[in-house]
Amino acid sequence: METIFNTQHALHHSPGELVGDGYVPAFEKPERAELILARVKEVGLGKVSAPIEHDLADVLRIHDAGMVELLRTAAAEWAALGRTGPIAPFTWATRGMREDRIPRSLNGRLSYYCFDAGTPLTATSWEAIKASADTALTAAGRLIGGAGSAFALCRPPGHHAGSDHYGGYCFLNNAAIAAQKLRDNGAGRVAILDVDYHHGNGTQQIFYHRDDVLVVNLHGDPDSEYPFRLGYADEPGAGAGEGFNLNLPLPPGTAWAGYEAALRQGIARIAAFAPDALVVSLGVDTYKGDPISHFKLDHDDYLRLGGIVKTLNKPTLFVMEGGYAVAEIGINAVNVLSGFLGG
Ligand code: Q9C
Ligand code: ZN
Repeated sequence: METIFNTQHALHHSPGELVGDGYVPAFEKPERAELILARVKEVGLGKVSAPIEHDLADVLRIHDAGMVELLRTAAAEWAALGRTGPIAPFTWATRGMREDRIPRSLNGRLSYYCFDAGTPLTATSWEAIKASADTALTAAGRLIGGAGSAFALCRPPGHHAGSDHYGGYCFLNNAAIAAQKLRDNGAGRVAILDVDYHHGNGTQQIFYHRDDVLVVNLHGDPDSEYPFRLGYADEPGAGAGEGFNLNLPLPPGTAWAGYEAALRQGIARIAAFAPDALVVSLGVDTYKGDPISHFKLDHDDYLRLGGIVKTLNKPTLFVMEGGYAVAEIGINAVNVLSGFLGG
């Protein structure tokens, strides 16, 4: 399986985030991608290639132009104001506020588009963000060219980014951008299977009203887990998209037995949909040792997970999302790919 890897990912290095212990070093850090790449090489997964730069039009198929412009230019505007710290909003969108008015100021636009305190931009983040989307697009291009599978080693991740909002360490929704690219190049139906520990709220929102992209999500119950406000079982899709979103929230402590049952349910739904291609939002923060998550998957479970995905027998694009047990992230992520290839 070919891996697409963007060396520019390191240009995004979040200075930290607010958790229960105060402002702590960011969990989503550059070593994550480097260690996955090292494991890809160690097991001889296949060729590693750089992404091809794509036109911003591919991003704008999914994302609001105002948000993309903010991500692209916020650093320059922040610097022009004489500020040197992380670029983050002061308020967030919530009930009781106006939704119809986009403020013109930088602070105002950050508050309009960003939805949490854990996703600051820095001076060089945009280059990494764009390269991450290009990584997914380049890997999608391999499937379009006839490859049976490809691995987009994206960083920063993407599944929390919606059409016009970003957060959860995510800025652009790499998996959604890739899925749309596949749709625009011959795939009539695309399924997205999101196995990251956190609900892929952005991916759900983007495709919620569509019946050409099925979204299946397995994740920690949002009643107690980030992102809290989406990802419940009673979100089936709407309008033309009704029946084309499936959420499978699972309780804290879920280990392989409970996980496998839900995974097989999701796989059955995807098989019934009969997609022309599959995109897997691959998060390995379901690992038992993950510092911010509460599932109990172990190394070998990821081999099993990959093998079960393979039973669908579809052209499959793996897009890297979360996973914060950094020392084990390479083994866990690449085990999914090895399990797929061996399954
Ligand atoms: N104490 C992804 O896995 N913060 N995003 C959680 C930690 C946000 C996760 C709080 C988690 C976002 C791509
Ligand atoms: Zn996650």
